[in-house]
Amino acid sequence: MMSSLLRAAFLTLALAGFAAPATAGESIVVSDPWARASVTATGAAYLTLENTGEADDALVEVRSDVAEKVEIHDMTMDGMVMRMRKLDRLALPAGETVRLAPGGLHIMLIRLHGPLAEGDAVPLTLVFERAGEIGISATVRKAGYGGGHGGH
Ligand SMILES: [Cu+2]
Repeated sequence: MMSSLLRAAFLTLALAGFAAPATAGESIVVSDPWARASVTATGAAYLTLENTGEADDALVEVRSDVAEKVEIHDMTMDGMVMRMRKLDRLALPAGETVRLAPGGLHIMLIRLHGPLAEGDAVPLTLVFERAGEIGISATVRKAGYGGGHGGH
């Protein structure tokens, strides 16, 4: 009697543990996605990523139909010169929030197929190492919102 109860409990735990990676897609919370209005060939998108899961994850790719190429960039000041660096992987440690915002991390939209006007929706597919693909839509806001962004 007792042993079968223990066995059931053990099985439940084992199954719960086994199922965890399969639900990893729900452990990334994407909030406040927006893109900068742009009349040039280059655009930028920003958002906040929260890893609510137990395991570390990483953003490894971003895709979008609005531009020829999409890259994950970081921006740093090298003396008085603003430098952008392409990241192959943006680490999202378990339990942490990573914010992409003007002046720092951003999603670079290279060779836009057309201008991004205020109010437009920019579809983005975020690809995570563990959580897989998450499709979102970034709303275009006026250029100048939240500070400047150096061009390429
Ligand atoms: Cu950039």
